[in-house]
Amino acid sequence: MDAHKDLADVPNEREEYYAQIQEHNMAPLWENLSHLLTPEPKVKSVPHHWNYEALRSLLLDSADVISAAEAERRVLMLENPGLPGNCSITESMYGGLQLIMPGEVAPAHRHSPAALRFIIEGSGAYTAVNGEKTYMEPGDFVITPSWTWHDHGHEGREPVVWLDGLDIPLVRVIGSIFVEHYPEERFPDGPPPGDSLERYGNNMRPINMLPEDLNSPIFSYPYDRSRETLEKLRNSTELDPYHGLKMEYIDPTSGGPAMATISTFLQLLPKNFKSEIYQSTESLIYSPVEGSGKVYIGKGKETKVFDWKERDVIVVPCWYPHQFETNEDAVVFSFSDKVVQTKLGLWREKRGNA
Ligand code: GTQ
Repeated sequence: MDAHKDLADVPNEREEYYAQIQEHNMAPLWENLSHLLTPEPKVKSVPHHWNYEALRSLLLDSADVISAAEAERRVLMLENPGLPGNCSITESMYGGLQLIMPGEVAPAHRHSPAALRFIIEGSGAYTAVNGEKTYMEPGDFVITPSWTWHDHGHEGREPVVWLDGLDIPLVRVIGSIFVEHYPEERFPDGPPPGDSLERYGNNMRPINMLPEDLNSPIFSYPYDRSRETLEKLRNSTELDPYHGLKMEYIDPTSGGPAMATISTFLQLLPKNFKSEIYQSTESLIYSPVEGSGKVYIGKGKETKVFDWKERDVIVVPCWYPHQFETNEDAVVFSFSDKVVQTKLGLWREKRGNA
């Protein structure tokens, strides 16, 4: 040992050592530990707001750029500014706005990631899941479970737009991505339109049905029904100071979430409501259906404030404190990875500033 060795030399020696171990695909944990394990979650995605009115005409222009058939799915992805090029709206979720024009068909395929549609505007379009058509109206929440055949079509007269939510980033991390294209444009017609809702949507199930599927057998949760529930409950239920009147869409055969990997919600925030500061580990994507207001996301000087109204999309990343404020009665749809986190024992929330 050299007794005169300057301490400042040590890092150099370490660098040499690091270079040596790197050749063997090894790395020193001690250089990474503090950003690997943080006292609180630190994600790359950032709070963001898409103003639908401002981007609508650009979205409609996509119909002149490519047909739904050529595109397979004509979607403008909503990419989180903190995750450029990642096809992700949050760490775990994908979001996009899909446009279909009268007469178009988006051909049948199936994939392992699950999809939800939340209808933004227009009517006359349908999604067919395993051959069962579901006609979509604004505010409807429609499910395409993992590995079910689905095609979209449009029998109406005006552009139809919906918000796509898929668990692609989550499934991509695990690696289990599969897609298959159906040899024909459309999957053959199956049960009549609305069959799944009639069969399972009234708190009954066939006596021989084993609730073994992780997804709801209902493909469509129509807005008028969900809205009616919120309206009926508003007078008889005390508002939650953090969530207003927030309900979760469920699989009626199991009582669990409607989808295996995506939690979905609809909430009523009455006029002049201001929610208390709330944060949770789920990354949330909000899409207001009615009303307008402000949302505050983040802490102190970093807080972002967005003015929102119906049809916009708002992202609240993992562990960001946020508060909603309304100018009028508002109804807001949202989805998140809560169901996955809960199943894995990872979900946490924090109410208030404490
Ligand atoms: O409609 O099947 O936004 O497969 C992305 C991938 C929609 C769909 C998306 C898809 C779809």
